[in-house]
Amino acid sequence: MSSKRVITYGTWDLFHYGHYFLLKRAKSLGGQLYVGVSTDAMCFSKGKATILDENTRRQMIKELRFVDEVFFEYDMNQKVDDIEKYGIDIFVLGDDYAEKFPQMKEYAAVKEKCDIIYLPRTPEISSTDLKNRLANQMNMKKIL
Ligand code: C2G
Repeated sequence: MSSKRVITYGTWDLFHYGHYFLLKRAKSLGGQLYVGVSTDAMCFSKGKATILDENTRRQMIKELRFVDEVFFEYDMNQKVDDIEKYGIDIFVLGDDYAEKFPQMKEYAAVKEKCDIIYLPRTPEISSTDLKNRLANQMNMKKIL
């Protein structure tokens, strides 16, 4: 098994197979997988409302057999500290970040410390879509 350490981040709200495949592929890039879970406060500051609270979201990630370490992401700017703390070799994000991340202020510092890999998102599934689908079904039930 590769001794490389891989890190990735997310909100992981209403955990679904898109999240699962992202984490599985991230794990296959190295030997140890470290996963950040955005806190409720961080989501709130980004204008993102979650259905599941931070402890539930963290617990679900922690239970996954192929995840080695889980920690909270309190702030978008903690990435370099995390990379140093855990001795990370590969930094992974979904390819929705491929254009966004290079614009973000921590990008240069992360790039200096480790490889950055963007993995293709799994199509046709997202937490937002699940919330919308549920809301639509609830509305239809009310009408029936
Ligand atoms: N993802 C995916 N396929 C999907 C949905 C999500 O591959 N169909 C990936 C995203 O690209 C991301 C990860 O799963 O890499 C987690 O997704 P979110 O929970 O939506 O993460 P986000 O809220 O964007 O938080 O500092 C970075 C942030 O913490 C990322």
